[in-house]
Amino acid sequence: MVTTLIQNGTVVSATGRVQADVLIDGEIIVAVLAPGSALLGNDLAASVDRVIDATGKYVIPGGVDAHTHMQLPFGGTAASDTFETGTRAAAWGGTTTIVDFAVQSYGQRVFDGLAAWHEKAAGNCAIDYGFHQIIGDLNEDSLQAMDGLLDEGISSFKLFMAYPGVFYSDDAQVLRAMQKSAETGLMTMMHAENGPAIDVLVTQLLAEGKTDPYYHGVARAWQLEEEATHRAIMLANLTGAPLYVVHVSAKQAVEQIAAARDHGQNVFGETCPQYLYLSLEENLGAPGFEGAKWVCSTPLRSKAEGHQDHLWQSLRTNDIQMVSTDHCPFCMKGQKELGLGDFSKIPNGIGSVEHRLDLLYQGVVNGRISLERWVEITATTPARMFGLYGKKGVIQPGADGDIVIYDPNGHTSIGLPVNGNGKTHHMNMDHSAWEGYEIDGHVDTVLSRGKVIIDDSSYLGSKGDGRFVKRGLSQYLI
Ligand code: DUC
Ligand code: ZN
Ligand code: ZN
Repeated sequence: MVTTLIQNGTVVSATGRVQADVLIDGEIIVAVLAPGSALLGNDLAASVDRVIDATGKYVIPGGVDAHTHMQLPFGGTAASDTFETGTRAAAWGGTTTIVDFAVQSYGQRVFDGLAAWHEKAAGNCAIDYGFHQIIGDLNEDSLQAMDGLLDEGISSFKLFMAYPGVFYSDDAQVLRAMQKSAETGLMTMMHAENGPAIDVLVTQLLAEGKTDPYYHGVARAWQLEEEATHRAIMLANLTGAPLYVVHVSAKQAVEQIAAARDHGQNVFGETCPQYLYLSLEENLGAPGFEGAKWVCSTPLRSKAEGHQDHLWQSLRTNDIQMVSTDHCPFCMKGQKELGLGDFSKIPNGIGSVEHRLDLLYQGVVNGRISLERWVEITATTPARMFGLYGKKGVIQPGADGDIVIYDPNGHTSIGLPVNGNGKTHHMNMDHSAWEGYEIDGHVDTVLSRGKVIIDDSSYLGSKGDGRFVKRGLSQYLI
């Protein structure tokens, strides 16, 4: 077993920062030591297999991205990152655990959907992974199957109030599932948009000849996110289900979540980097078909209406608890292009799994959030929220040796896929939604369960390094 000592760095946690050395024995962190401590011998560095010098750098828990869609069949095509390419890209960006969404499609049994997801991921991942379960056909059989999810290490399920005819659950189905959530402790995750109302607006806009990507944002109006968020909160209130609202983009939806939390309800909100930085006007409204790069749901919101500023603020105040990516990449060629002349046929999704830590670190540099809050919203809270804490999301004895060494004096230029223009990303996409973003920091070294998988801008890991992680119930309930 390889022993590793990370020396001279600043260990940053959700609650503070300290000069400390971190000792990893094999896959597990065994000690966090005051610099110069002689507890484990006068020259610990000489007695370990590998010493990593982190002078001037932050030593942080590996990122936990709790919302990804690797190779998801969607919109007449499939998300372009496989578990192999997507988890490798995640590693490049300092994420060492993902929680992906296993899908039960309409007409399929829950455990058949889950088995298919295990088959896609097993032996292919660069980093550890868990699953949430999408319930795409909520019937008596599915409700019964949900009783067995926790034993499989799956402590959360996602419902959709959007996408009629695909993943949609009506209010009666939502109510039944939430009763099950209250009974079992499984976290209800909700895609909160009023799908039937959106479909009416889509039909009307297309009939008026409004076919550009911009109208995706018009059809998916903030009122329909606020309304669905409110409805989900009230159904959760009635049933006692813990509720986690995914990809919140509208400030009015944030207000609904904040009000429920103020009343003591177990309601949580997630946002994504795209809702913090990108907008309806500048991105979805880009000339021609360019805006298709940024078609995702919920949609990018208007900057003039102040959603982005409100979301940053809500991260400061904990009205929103964490940031995931909703990584769901599609290439322009052959995929996004399916929606030329009809925005409703553009596959929904943006690829960001590689950039979450960097983009949120820029929020630290820009004074939006503190250094500690950065660690909290990208690693510690996701681990607590989804029953991984102790193993993931923290640097402490007994935790997995999932560690990122982040250089605040480094620089990252986000650009086109590898070899494009000298700037790089590693996701399996023919473009970047983040092209041109400059980050005042850099992911230098990434360890996954004690193994160095990224070092000095080289990938040292292998396909299959990542293991399935069974999750427990949420450790974040109030
Ligand atoms: N939203 C997206 O943008 N993509 C995948 C599914 C979803 O809800
Ligand atoms: Zn969703
Ligand atoms: Zn999603």
